[in-house]
Amino acid sequence: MENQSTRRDVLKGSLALAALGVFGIPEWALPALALGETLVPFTDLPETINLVPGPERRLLDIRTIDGPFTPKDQFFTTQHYGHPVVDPTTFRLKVSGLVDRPTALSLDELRRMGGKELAAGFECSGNRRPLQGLSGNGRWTGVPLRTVLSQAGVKSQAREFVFFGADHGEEEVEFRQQKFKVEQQFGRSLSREQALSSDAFLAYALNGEPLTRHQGSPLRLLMPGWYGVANVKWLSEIHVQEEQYLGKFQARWYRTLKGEMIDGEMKWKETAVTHMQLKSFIARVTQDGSRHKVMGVVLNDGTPLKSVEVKVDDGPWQTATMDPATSGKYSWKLFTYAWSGATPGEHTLVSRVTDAKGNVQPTEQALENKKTFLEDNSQYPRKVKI
Ligand SMILES: Nc1nc2c(c(=O)[nH]1)N[C@H]1C(S)=C(S)[C@@H](COP(=O)(O)O)O[C@H]1N2
Ligand SMILES: [Mo]
Repeated sequence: MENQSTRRDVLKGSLALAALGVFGIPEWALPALALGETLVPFTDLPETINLVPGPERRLLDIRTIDGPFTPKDQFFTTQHYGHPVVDPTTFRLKVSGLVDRPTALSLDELRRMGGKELAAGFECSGNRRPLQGLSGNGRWTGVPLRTVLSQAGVKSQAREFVFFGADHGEEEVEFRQQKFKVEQQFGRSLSREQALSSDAFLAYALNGEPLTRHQGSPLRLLMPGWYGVANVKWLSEIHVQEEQYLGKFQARWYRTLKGEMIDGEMKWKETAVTHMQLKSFIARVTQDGSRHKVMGVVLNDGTPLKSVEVKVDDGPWQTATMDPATSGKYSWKLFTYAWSGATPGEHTLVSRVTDAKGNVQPTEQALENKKTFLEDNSQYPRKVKI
């Protein structure tokens, strides 16, 4: 009890979160601090931060991360058409199109085929500074997608696997000078190779409990190592076809426009949002007497990491320590850095991750030719005052 009120005071006193009261600080927003530890506030955060920007969205307060997996009631949620209610007892996953045996599978049938576990973290491709709260890590239970597909029998001419959610809405489809208003389901597709890979996963549980409505109950797709948009929630149908799927959220809404200098000439490329770009960010700084600790998060496509480093002001890059509880291939990775000799005053802290293939997390400047805001994996310098 005493410990709790200390934490509450820390939050009240050290963070300019008064405005959060308007939305209510949920109990889970209290940071998990070890005894004697206090939170060092970031001075780069806006005066008012809003972690629940609307009834359909919730962001993770990254300062409160206290374990490898994000609790279900803290897991971020974002989607285009709200949270549909799907009755798990009458639910059927339809598998249709270019398969030998079109099927409609109940949750029990899927459970009997499954029971596999997957640790996977992801962020929304729109996740960015200052909050970085559209990110989370889960322990998912479910069935490898290819188990379901091989039971249905994928025909040889099948090229494109379209995943439809139960959610839908009216969309304006532009065709040259014309505009059409049509009702559409949320849909995303994968190629044959991606859909039949050993990674693609159908999840019915998060952290050992049935999926919440916010996370796509009763069933969702997970493409480990990809941005959140691939992870179709409220999955209702897998349609297998030969032609490319060009739905809004596949072909138009989730794109990146980026310029690259090739042989002295700027080439502009438009690419689809797929696997996550190598990224790290500092989530919290704590103080215990004269000792300081920096804690942060790494997200990437599953490539093993070479190093995570932290730099204080103009000092050298220093190696951070990885949390072994987050070593799974597709788990997010948590790191800590013991910051010794912090002097009173304002300081800038930044992290940088490098993977085993030699990719280095870019600076913001290195991304200046990326025009659209998705896939922002830039190094994020944060300010604290000691
Ligand atoms: N059916 C459906 N699935 C969806 C979406 C959606 O709008 N509808 N949004 C996607 C996007 S953009 C993201 S970032 C993730 C968010 O997953 P979460 O709410 O479980 O964190 O869901 C993805 N799956
Ligand atoms: Mo997203």
